[in-house]
Amino acid sequence: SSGIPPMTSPPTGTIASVPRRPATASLCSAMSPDSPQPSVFVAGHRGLVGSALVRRLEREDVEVVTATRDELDLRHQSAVNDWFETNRPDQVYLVAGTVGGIMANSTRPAEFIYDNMMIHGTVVEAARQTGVDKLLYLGSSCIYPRQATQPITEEQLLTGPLEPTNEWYAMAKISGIKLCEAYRKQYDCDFISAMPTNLYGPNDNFDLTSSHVLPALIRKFHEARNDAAPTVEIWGTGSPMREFLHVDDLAAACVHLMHTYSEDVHVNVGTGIDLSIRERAEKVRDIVCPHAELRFDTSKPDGTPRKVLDVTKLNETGWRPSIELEAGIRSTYEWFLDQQATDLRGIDDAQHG
Ligand code: GFB
Repeated sequence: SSGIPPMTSPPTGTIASVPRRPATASLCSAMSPDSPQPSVFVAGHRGLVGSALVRRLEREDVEVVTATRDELDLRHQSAVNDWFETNRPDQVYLVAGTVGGIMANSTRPAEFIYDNMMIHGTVVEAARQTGVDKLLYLGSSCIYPRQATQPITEEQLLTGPLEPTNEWYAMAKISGIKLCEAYRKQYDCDFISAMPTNLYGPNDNFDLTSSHVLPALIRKFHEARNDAAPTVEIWGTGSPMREFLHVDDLAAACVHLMHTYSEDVHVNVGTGIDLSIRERAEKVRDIVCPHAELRFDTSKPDGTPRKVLDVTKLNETGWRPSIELEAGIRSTYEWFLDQQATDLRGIDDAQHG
């Protein structure tokens, strides 16, 4: 793609980390006088998923409302109740949470279980109290048993032990699904849940200690390209199988489910196609730094051997993903390069200003 500079003129400088950019919440202009726009709260709008949802909702006839972490700590029930009383959203996309890759999940189990349980507890309860019309809760494919039959159907939830590297996060996410189900049963709330596979795209976390594998690979190969390094280190054996979905596809699926789905059972969101981490690393290598060799660090964990989702239920609702993996990796790398250029310009401006 034209956005990626050739190897002969690599961008100069490296970055310590790529900060997340706040997504700008916008008010859609095409308001009909007869039907006021629904107000839609995207909880977690600065993250990978929330920022993609805000971009996607700009195309809908809705008013998007957001709150930064400084404005509203979603772990505190009374603050969340006050915010809902004041803002009265009609719909909620509950995509906020403490998230991270295999290492962050293993080393910060308390944060992963506490933050996520509190966030969904407060938001779901405030949504009930203020009569929210519809809420979509976002889980994760790690909710399923480590030894689940592949591809994984929704019915396999709670049929076996979890993968130890992310059981704390998985427990929180399972309780979130059950929370929505319970509110549907007891209070007749129209709260639904979607379970995405591994995600990637713009506004991801590229910090090597806490990120997921895809942004880590983009950054590692980019740095190898800048430094003309012959090898890139890949964690684990390279044999685990993973399925990846571009976050813009996930955002489109969430909006689709918000409009079309109203049942107890959560819905898997993915492509139904997986590749090994080795194959994935080779794809990123071919795009970013074709001459680098892969070196596997088997002292690092592999995590679950395979977790490809059965997406029959989603397909039956009439939705399919449209972003092909190679194009998605390319555009995410272009975003990463733009981000880096912006950061470098920011440093120059500060130095010369
Ligand atoms: O994306 P990831 O961190 O999480 O790792 P999970 C996926 C696979 O990529 C593992 C390997 O086998 C890693 O060992 N890998 C190779 C790397 N190189 C790297 C690297 O540089 N960084 C990272 N991070 N991995 C997560 C869960 O599991 O999946 C979350 O921990 C969430 O809770 C998410 O559910 C969807 O796919 O193993």
